Amino acid sequence: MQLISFFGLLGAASLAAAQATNVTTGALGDARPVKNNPVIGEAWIATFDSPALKGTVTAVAAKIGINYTIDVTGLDVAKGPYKYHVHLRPVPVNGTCADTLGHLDSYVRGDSPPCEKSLPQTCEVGDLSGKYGTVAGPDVHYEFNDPYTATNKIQLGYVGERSIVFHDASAARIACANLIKKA
Ligand SMILES: *[C@@H]1O[C@H](CO)[C@@H](O)[C@H](O)[C@H]1NC(C)=O
Ligand SMILES: *[C@@H]1O[C@H](CO)[C@@H](O)[C@H](O)[C@H]1NC(C)=O
Ligand SMILES: *[C@@H]1O[C@H](CO)[C@@H](O)[C@H](O)[C@H]1NC(C)=O
Ligand SMILES: [Cu+2]
Repeated sequence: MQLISFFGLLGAASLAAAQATNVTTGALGDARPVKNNPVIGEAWIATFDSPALKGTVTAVAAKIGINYTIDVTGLDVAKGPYKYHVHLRPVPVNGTCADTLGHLDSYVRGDSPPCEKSLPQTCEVGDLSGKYGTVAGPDVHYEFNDPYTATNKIQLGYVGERSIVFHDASAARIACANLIKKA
């Protein structure tokens, strides 16, 4: 009896170790929930009008983090599923998505290993689809709260002066747009 439970325990421990090897966290630790957005309800909107997709991603300051609404149409289902992220830099006037650089990664985690959905605090802050799931299209209406992004400039997860980028299944950047504070 004792022998069986000993091996049972060993199995559980090695499974936990195997899972732990795939979970990493930022050099600055796990992302912390944002509780000091200056104006609850303030909206920032990224507007897309490209051949690949049309619509908006709206980021609304919440009591904890940001409420996102993805409202887009026209995605080619054959090229999905699609990832979407907050990228570090805004899109320049010429529209080059490559110039948005990488994901917003305020806690310095890197994108490998991939985000573990059940532990969103360990993921790159800007890796929204890693944390909340990819979208398939053709039309998407999807809402979720992300506790770790912020409309408060002093916070690590600040989304101002940044952009939202969509990627197709090949990781190509199919569309990008700046988050602009609604007047
Ligand atoms: C860990 O990652 C490796 C390589 O990406 C993968 O093959 C393996 O299944 C993962 N293990 C767990 C427990 O998720
Ligand atoms: C954010 O979403 C939560 C959960 O759906 C909701 O209770 C809350 O009222 C929303 N906050 C704002 C400011 O829209
Ligand atoms: C687009 O604009 C950025 C910023 O001015 C510049 O660095 C980049 O070279 C431009 N790219 C193209 C393809 O024109
Ligand atoms: Cu991206």
